[in-house]
Amino acid sequence: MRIRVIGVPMDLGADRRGVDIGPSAIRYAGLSEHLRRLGYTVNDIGNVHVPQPESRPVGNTQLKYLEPIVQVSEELAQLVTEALQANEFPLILGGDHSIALGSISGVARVHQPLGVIWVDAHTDFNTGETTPSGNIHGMILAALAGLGDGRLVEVGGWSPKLNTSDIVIVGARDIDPGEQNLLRNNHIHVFTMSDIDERGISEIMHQAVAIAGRDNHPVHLSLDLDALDPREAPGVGTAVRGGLSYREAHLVMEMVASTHQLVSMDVVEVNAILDRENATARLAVELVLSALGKKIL
Ligand code: 4U7
Ligand code: MN
Ligand code: MN
Ligand code: MN
Repeated sequence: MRIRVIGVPMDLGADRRGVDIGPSAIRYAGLSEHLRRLGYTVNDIGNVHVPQPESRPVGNTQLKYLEPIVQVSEELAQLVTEALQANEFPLILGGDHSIALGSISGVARVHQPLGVIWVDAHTDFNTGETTPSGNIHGMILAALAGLGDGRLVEVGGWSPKLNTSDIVIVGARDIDPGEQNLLRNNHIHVFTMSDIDERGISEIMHQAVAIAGRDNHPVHLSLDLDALDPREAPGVGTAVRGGLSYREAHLVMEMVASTHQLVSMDVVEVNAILDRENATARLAVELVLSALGKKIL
């Protein structure tokens, strides 16, 4: 199988610089070499152009950098669609989580309906109305479900990209009040860290893959490194205590791999400025390998 690596040095959707060098950090951690060792052919097409925040007006403070984020999303969606049409597995390297708007739009254009497993400390289900920060990386999953500002929702020219019943969030532990209402009203499946503590990650993931992958739907995996406990992943912009352990995170990936329904993946929010000796980027590579079929034995 062939993998097309697409880097997106995006930090317009988040508050802190350092995720823009995430793609470099992940490549430097040996992504391509490790994938080749696993038997894949790797076609790394480099990075999408993302403007520097200093060169653009913030714009609406409830939807910071909306215009350039929409521009990059359109371009990324196109690249992801092309990768799938060329029979290559799109592996998108962030960048902040706003890149999932482009990546998932590009996948959903080809695969419909599409299941999504969103592994994250957050639920990214704010809108321009509910956001406490104005940061678009906290609004992306809602936008993909058709909620929020029209310009985000309409990326790619159609909406919604995802049915609410095809979305599963795993690892959540920091949800804003307005997000809680939106998640409830839209019946989104959220497996929180409390659920994982109570029932164990294996049972949770059995359910998660059954929901996102029901009727053999293709599945996209969106991995926000802040899902992991900050002791494992110190290099993230919005760290929240009490996250997935190293082993739990690997099992999440392995159980997604074992469905054989995974069609695309993004790895986001690696903040190389806040990282320690590239540990978070190296962890990101390990988790990608597990999601793409690497087994201990
Ligand atoms: B990430 C937040 F308020 N919910 O909207 C917000 F806590 O992609 C954080 O998951 C969003 O890292 C985090 O700004 C977005 C905040
Ligand atoms: Mn996220
Ligand atoms: Mn997050
Ligand atoms: Mn973040």
